[in-house]
Amino acid sequence: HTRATGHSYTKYNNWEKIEAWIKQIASENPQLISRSTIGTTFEGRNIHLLKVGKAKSNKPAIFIDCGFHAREWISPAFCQWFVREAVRTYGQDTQITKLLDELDVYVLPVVNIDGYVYTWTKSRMWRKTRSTRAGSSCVGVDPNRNFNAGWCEVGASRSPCSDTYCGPAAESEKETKALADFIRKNLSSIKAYLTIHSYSQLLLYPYSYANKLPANHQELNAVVKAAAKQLASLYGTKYTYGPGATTIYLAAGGSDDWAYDQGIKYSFTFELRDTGTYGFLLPESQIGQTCEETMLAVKYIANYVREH
Ligand code: ING
Ligand code: ZN
Repeated sequence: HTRATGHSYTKYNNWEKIEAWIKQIASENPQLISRSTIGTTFEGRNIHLLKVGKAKSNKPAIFIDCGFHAREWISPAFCQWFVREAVRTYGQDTQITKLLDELDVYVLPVVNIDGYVYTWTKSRMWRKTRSTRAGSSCVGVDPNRNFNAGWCEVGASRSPCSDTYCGPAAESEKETKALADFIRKNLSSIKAYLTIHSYSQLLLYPYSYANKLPANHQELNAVVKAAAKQLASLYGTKYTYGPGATTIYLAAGGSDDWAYDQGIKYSFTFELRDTGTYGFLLPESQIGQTCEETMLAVKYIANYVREH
């Protein structure tokens, strides 16, 4: 439902509404949510992070981020849905209760905030950050080509005007640097990394930067297969799954590959609905169903990680 703030879980919310929601849901659920800021964006906005879970020391954690790419509006919508479902069903749903009792879930609601704002105010199909640099009039870096994982070797561009510009260096963007710094600092607790994109209905695991497979690829394949089965059980939505390079395309500098190579053995990229009918312009009428089915896959993975 729509709150006094105008925020709604079944509508796309602008950054102003999302930021107000972040502050409100954290202050309304002090026993389950703590809020922090991990850095600021190029344009100076605060990059907020929510830690969801029952307070307890030395807990393992899962990290979920949304809104890498500005135009993929269903992604931030999912992060908001996830946090709401967590606090709404804690103490009722046995799976969620056990998850939050034993694990912390870090939720980064929007990574590329400047880009997201730009899609609301200027250009709906913007993908990159909004950073500028000397020597080019083109704006932005692809945050999912900006990580130090085969950085700019394949499936990325060195041209600042390209939509897949890898940036002048790995972690050149304040947003990717803030995320990477947070993960490095919390590596001992973070057991799984999930990054939410759209569209194509895919569940990907490393690697995307090369045609090679991670050591535990058989296990990862079994996990995404079961997660996709869970997802489909609700509305029959079919997901394809596999290593990034062969399931979507070769692309270096992605956050999932980087997180895996940092030692996070459960690292996944979700590409949510749809398969191209609406693409990035997924109608608001599909937000609820998309988030509900995605919850099943995320809960499956979280529960698997909790048990392993
Ligand atoms: N797709 C991802 C992209 O950044 C991807 C696919 C995943 C690439 C993991 C590299 C690593 O291109 C979308 N839709 O953004
Ligand atoms: Zn994306």
